[in-house]
Amino acid sequence: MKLLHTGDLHLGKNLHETSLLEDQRAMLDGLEAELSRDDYAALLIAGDVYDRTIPPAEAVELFSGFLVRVRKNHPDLRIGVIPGNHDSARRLSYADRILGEQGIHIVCNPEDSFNPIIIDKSGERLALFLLPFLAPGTLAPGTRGTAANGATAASAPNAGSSRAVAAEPEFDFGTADAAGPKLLATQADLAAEAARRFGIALDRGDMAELPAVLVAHCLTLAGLHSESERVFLGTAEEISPALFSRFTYVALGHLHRSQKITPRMYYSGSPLAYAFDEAGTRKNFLKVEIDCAAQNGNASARDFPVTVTPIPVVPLHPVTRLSGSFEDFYNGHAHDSHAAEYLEITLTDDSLVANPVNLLRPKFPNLLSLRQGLLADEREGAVSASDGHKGENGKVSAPDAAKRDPVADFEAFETMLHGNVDPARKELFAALLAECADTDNRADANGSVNR
Ligand SMILES: [Mn+2]
Repeated sequence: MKLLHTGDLHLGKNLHETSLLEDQRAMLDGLEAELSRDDYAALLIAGDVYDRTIPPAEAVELFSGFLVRVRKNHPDLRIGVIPGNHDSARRLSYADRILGEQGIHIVCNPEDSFNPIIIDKSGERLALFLLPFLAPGTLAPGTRGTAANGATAASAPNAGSSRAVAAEPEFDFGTADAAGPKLLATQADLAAEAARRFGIALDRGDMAELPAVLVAHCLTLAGLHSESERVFLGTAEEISPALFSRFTYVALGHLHRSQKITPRMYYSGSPLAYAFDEAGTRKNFLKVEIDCAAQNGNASARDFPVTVTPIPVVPLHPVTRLSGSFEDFYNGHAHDSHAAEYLEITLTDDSLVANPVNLLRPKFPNLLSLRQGLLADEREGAVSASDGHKGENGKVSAPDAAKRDPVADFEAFETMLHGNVDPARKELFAALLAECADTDNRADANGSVNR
């Protein structure tokens, strides 16, 4: 059975204040073209459909039009969608029951994740589990009522419909009894509880021989980051891939670089580059082929053969970083082939150039970010192209953020608010700041995290 895996569409996203809507429209056209190219049983979208919880109307129109077109042109294709951390789960779940009847499965409440969708195509069967981004409090701790439901599900194969139990997703943070267990808040705790409940579902008698696929939006240990993700602090937000090792394949979203975590667990990555640090990286959808008929001797391990093939996405405008002297760009022709691309240019001149953005824009209309060589080594040296013309004689001064003391800023802020500084709050702030710095250092040591 063939599945097409994508995620992190971030519809409605801007890159340096430039709308990417036309790029996203072209990307979705490419996605539909790929669906026509092969005999796919399902399209899996692993979260971050939209870039914001309240997406621009044009982005909603774009996704709605895409679903309608795919439904019309591929009537048998199943579509599985989950919300990511950028989506509003409740808004994304609009009309989900009716869409579900149309084979468009949008699961927005994690409590509904443990009753799989069975996909049946050309005599092959597969169980599809959709796990939304686990926001704090969206999954009840196992010792409460839900565990009893889970136990029932384990002993009576067809009784475990969590959809029936959680009739209305409320996402209520305040439902725990005062005496009851604490709400699950960290990704590690939430994922462990999800894994426990998946275990119960997979042990059901009717699931024994079926390949099982999970779609999830989370951060796994050992994944590589990029600038356009929303960054979590601390390791409590990372989960172990081993938690989901019972699945035949896990289609992940959240990290924007396409990557393999285990032979059965991949991030498709975002289909377009959404930050300049993704310039030049390969963007793709993933074609996942599962040989559902193969018997590998141990059916309960669900180790049906899986083949994952990247399907390259051809962007409308590639995202490109270039560097050279101002003269190279202004009068030279070496970079002319990049004229239509989304560009971040670093000028390597020894002196600052006045108004470089205004001068280069006629030739490079999609110049979105410009760094001046003298400043380029500092993080603050990057200026948005739209701000690049500010400053006297085009001189762009780097903000002195690096020299500032955040604790002093905090004190000033507290004084402004309350007239004095609570020593306990100041101490807590300093401790949290130190923790952030540790995370930064750890990330820099890995050489993999950029903010
Ligand atoms: Mn994302």
